[in-house]
Amino acid sequence: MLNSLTGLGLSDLNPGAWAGSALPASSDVIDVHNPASGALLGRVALADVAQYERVVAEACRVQAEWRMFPAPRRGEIVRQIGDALRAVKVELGELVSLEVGKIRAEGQGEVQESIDIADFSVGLSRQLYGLTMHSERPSHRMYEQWHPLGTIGVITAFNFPNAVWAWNAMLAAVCGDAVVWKPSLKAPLTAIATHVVAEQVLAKHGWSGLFGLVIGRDAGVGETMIRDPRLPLISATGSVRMGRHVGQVVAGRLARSLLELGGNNAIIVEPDADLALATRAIVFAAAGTAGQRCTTLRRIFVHRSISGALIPKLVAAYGQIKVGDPLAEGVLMGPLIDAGAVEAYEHAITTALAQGGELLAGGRRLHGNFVAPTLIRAVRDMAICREETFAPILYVVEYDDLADAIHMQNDVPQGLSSSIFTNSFRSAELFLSAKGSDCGIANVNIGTSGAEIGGAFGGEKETGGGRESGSDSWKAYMRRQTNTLNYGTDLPLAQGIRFDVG
Ligand code: UN1
Repeated sequence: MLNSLTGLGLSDLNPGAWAGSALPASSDVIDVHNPASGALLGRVALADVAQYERVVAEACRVQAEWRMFPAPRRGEIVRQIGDALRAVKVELGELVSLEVGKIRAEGQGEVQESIDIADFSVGLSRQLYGLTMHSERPSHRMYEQWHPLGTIGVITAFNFPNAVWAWNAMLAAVCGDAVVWKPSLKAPLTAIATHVVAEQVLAKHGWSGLFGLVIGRDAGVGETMIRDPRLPLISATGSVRMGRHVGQVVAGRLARSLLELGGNNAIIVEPDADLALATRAIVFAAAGTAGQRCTTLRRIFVHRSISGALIPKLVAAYGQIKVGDPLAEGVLMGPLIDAGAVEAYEHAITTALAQGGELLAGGRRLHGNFVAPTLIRAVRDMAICREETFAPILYVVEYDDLADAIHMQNDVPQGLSSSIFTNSFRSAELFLSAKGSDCGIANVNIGTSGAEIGGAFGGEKETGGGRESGSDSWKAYMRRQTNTLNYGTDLPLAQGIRFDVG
């Protein structure tokens, strides 16, 4: 860890509240442990509400200037933040691995995702397009323009401690917004490093404080943040329980929330699927990141005619997943984040077996926070299959009819990601049609996880409905203004109304 931090120029670990430079620490301190080794990585002093206040006030002050700085020039600064992330990709990726247990390739991949969204945002800074409309009135012109929204509150989860901030912050910055970030208390070191990398670029250009970081507890800082009338948008990633609360509080003050919550992602494997392709996709989607992505594959629906061929392939592949030190060569799966996650894993397996499931692979804790990737043959409508357990547990269900498989796939509270494996045009198009997958993401012949940043990312139902990252997600970070201009000498009213005086 120390190597990573030194490489990042961060030898001096710091208090939890940052607005450009460090603020005085409070006495509320948390220990941060490496989930793989249990080693103490660092201690972080948490911010209290008074420190939160200072960070938000500073962000709002800077945003008042930033909103008038031309968008392409905002993009130029985001470009430099992307370059600064490129320069520390290896170190920052290692820090992600050390702090949350991702394997090396996935830690690096996460930072790459941040670099990609920075690049995307640079281009976007010249493309914040509004429409023009033809007015029904003579000598009138109508158009819409997009203005910065203000200062955005961003709440992130432990599992993407760098990239989810970037999805929000890079877009928000080119849109003319400031960002105040409350990261997970399970991944504060990555947040500090990420914040400092961006802040150094901002400071060089006189924009220090545009991005604020507040590492604090939900009960104090979190509650204050979601109730804060200075924050017109709260973008939150995490559990459905958290998102329901955030959504209700933010709606109560008639502000906007952008929620990216749990998934219960599924793959349907049709009889004509390429099984070698499907096997590889299933294993990465289910066991990658130790099952701790919101896009992790949790259920597969396998056509009965091919389950005898596919299941042994999966069991064999599961046997080859090397679990261990996430930074060691050849390891494909690191640890779960903490003991609570291991408990949830064990509880889900016990429940699944009690509900009629049959263990096909894995099924037990190995040591420490390490668990075996687990495959369970489920019976139809098993209650546990409706829940998201943030662990590498995959339920396998057989089906006879594609429409029924789609029905089962959709018949859960969540709606994030989904895929079908087929070589049939008809099956693929049915899956993608209005009576197909009800998820925000629906793929053909690739897995459920590992989405590219260019698409809008998010899902329906209890997943929260928000869209982050690519496509036109930027619109959530701006306010739309419709403008009607009269360049004539009359005052015709719309809808043909006459209202003449005298
Ligand atoms: C998350 O788990 O919260 O599609 C985000 C993926 C990644 C993002 C996951 N690009 O798996």
